[in-house]
Amino acid sequence: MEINRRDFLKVTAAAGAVATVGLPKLNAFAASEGKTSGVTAGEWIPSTCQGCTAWCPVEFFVQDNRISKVRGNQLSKANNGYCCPRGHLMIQQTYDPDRIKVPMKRTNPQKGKGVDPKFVPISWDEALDTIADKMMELRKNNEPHKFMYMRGRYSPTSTDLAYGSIAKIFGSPNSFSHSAICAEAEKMGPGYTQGFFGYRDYDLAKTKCLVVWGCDPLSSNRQVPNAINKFGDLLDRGTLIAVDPRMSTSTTKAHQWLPIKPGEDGALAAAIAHVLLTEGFWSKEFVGDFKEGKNLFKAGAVLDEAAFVEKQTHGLIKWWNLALKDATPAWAAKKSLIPEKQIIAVARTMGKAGSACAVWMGPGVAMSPRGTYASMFIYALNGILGSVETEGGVFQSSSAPGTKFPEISDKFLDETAKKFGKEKKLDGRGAKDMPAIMGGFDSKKDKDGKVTESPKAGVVTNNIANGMLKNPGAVKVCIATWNNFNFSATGASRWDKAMAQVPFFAHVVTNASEMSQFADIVLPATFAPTEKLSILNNMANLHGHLSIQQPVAKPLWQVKSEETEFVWLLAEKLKARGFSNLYDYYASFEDPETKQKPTNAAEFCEIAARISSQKVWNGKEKLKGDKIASWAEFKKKGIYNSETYAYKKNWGKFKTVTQKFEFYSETLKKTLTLFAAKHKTSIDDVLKSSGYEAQGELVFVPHYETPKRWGSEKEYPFTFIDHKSRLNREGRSANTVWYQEFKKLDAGDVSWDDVAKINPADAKKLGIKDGDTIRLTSPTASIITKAKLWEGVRPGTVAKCFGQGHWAYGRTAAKDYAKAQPRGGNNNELMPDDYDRLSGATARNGGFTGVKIEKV
Ligand SMILES: Nc1nc2c(c(=O)[nH]1)N[C@H]1C(S)=C(S)[C@@H](COP(=O)(O)OP(=O)(O)OC[C@H]3O[C@@H](n4cnc5c(=O)[nH]c(N)nc54)[C@H](O)[C@@H]3O)O[C@H]1N2
Ligand SMILES: Nc1nc2c(c(=O)[nH]1)N[C@H]1C(S)=C(S)[C@@H](COP(=O)(O)OP(=O)(O)OC[C@H]3O[C@@H](n4cnc5c(=O)[nH]c(N)nc54)[C@H](O)[C@@H]3O)O[C@H]1N2
Ligand code: SF4
Ligand SMILES: [Mo]
Repeated sequence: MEINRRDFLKVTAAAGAVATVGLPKLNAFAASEGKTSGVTAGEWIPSTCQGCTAWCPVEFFVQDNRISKVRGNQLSKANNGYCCPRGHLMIQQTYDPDRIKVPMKRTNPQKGKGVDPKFVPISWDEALDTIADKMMELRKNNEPHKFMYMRGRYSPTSTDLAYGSIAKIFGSPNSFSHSAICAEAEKMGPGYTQGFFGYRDYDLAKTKCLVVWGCDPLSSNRQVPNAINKFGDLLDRGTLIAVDPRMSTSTTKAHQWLPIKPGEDGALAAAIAHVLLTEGFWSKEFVGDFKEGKNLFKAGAVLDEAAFVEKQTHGLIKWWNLALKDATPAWAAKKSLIPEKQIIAVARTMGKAGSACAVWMGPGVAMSPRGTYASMFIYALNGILGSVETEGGVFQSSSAPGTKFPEISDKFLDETAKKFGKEKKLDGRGAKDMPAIMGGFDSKKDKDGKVTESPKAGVVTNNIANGMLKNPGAVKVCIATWNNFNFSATGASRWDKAMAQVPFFAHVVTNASEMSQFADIVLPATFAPTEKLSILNNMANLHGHLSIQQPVAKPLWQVKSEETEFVWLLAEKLKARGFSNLYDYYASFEDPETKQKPTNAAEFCEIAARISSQKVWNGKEKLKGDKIASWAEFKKKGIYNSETYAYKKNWGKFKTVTQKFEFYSETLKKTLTLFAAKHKTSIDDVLKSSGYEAQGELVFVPHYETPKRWGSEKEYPFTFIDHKSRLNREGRSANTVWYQEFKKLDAGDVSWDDVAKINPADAKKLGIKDGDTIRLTSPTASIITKAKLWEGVRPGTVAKCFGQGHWAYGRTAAKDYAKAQPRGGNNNELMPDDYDRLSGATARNGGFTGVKIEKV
């Protein structure tokens, strides 16, 4: 009998368990389970982690009002009761000694990087009075559009509470989300092929071949516990292929690693598509077949569109003729540096797994200048394989039923709000050189049945700073919540300059991070997973869920939730000053059961949570998922799981122009046609202005674009690779001791420090040794860090984990908080701000930053 390595471990673990029967429990909670010997019994209370976009349903073990342990919610079908390593950091984040404990105001009028704000404590009342006065001044002076609201992370059901309502009702178009520095370009792939502008799910329990491409699902991305849980069996059952220029955690487990030259993903995808077609591996069921049944795909052959009959797809032959026929593995090998033989072997493995091969595409491919096309290309491989909504394949996200808040009707919008709300947005979206056409186009019918169509325009978060610098008077009052753009956005120093110019800035956060150093008022926010009441929704493992976030222990500080309590209190203050619309809107909310309206911040917070979650517990809906009888039961269980996603659910009705999976994107063509018409120009001119190479018909199909690079290879010989840390909770965990202590869990990294990972061959040429202090210089900036010699990167590239380099945030994150001395260097100070302009997303991948390395 053959036992593979994992089963061997399972067998020995079982044997070990038998041997220990009879020994006392070594579990730290064993004693507390029965309230013995002075230890207080605790209880598991459900909430939701927001350490990353998995938004895992979790449970906290609470003893004597103290949180002592974290695990996944045992009822969750998305994470099967597990949480990832970062989940545990929530305890240290809750009890971080550097939390903002009370409201504070700045006493030093001078603002700049490293300038001490000289914060002093004030009351919530004084803080809110000041903010309301500043806002009313704008209204008095007929410039409400000079108010700006920015959010980083948020609760998905609370979108209309702060982001959707404050600026709109007040009279400003300037309400911005962080999504364009997050992963927006990734949505362009499934969006313009399949009509789904969203994050995908996977059937990992059934996948036979998984290609992780530009992401590292064991460390990051959107369902880490599920990936960790399922990868073991997947490795036994099938093949794991990783396409990443750096040896990621997933790579260390992979059967095939394709250490691609950064930014050349389009070339590799093209060659894989070429092999899948020439060798007859496309899905006959999803894509269709040649009329005569004979495979006519041959390198270089121009084909007649009429020769092929498609089923669920559109434009395969056009795509082949425009972008695939000459994309041979030999051609791609020169560009991607992946050997021709490996490309062919990998394509065949994928082809043999067919519709049970899932291509898991991540920001590494998409968040780069021109990333839209790489995103479309890599995602389209799922189309060829027919792995869209199939056993083992790729899925649109599942959902659980939520309820929206009341619409902001005209009665809450006065003439001033209507007038100034139409002013130009500061982020430059929709300009000829910044289409930001995330989401395709809108189609509206008026009462006479006349249809008006217009391209959508998404946020261009990182361009706000440029807008502010170009027009220094544009923002006079700013409120921001749960973000730190001075650290998290590329070209970070632009944010230092831009925020220093804002006359009044209030930041609602947990810690005085880099951005807070520019604030006039800092307000202590709830640490969401343990202190905020809110409803989250998400999906993984073919289930959608709604889960609660609730205070699991009594907060130690004067914290308030930024999206409910803070906005309510602010609305009250504005009302007292004669502007009551915001208050009136919030006060119009109605409890779904008692029909009671909120009279204070706490009631508003609870009613909002009950409104958005009501469908899963009110007993009135015909739901196919979990059965929950009441709000009390929902709070106790913490989660509603939907039914399992049905295979092939959207076949024949994809939300594209043709309702098919578009290899030739009629949806992109239509959107760009509307966009170009708006600018009275041609599509080719739009593409050229936005920095893309394609012209003509090529614009509408996934195709290869040359990677853009800042800096010549001569002056900046290294290509910079940015990646996430296993321990980064977006930008928020670096001030915990566990983060620093376990930092070495990031492949190639070390604890309590920040390193640039350089191939030993390069280091030798530069005379650099392990641990040497080095300077990395890009065409726009320099950072100081340490060198780590590591074979997990190709010669000519240098990889550095995002997350260190804080000069503020707290005593652990910064090397010396008081002196504003960073621990290492921030990647975002090194990388220039650049964009995938079709989506408006900020570039951080694709090797667009050339750097030089010097020993200091
Ligand atoms: N641990 C952790 N997990 C997280 C988060 C976190 O902060 N920490 N944040 C969450 C959030 S907000 C998001 S948006 C998601 C997204 O997060 P991920 O999907 O993890 O995305 P990134 O970390 O941006 O992925 C970049 C990956 O692409 C690789 N890469 C860089 N350049 C290239 C290239 O040119 N080609 C290819 N093929 N690969 C390249 C990098 O080495 C890295 O592995 O993660 C979520 N999950
Ligand atoms: N180089 C590089 N840059 C990146 C990335 C990368 O991989 N590489 N990832 C990008 C991605 S995917 C994202 S989503 C962005 C995230 O970047 P941002 O949207 O800017 O968010 P964070 O940096 O996570 O926000 C940190 C701030 O939130 C506050 N905070 C922490 N917890 C809470 C809380 O519970 N409530 C409130 N109200 N405030 C809180 C802290 O005080 C701090 O000020 O970063 C992006 N930047
Ligand atoms: S950090 Fe992300 S994956 Fe980990 S437990 Fe929290 S939400 Fe889940
Ligand atoms: Mo993100």
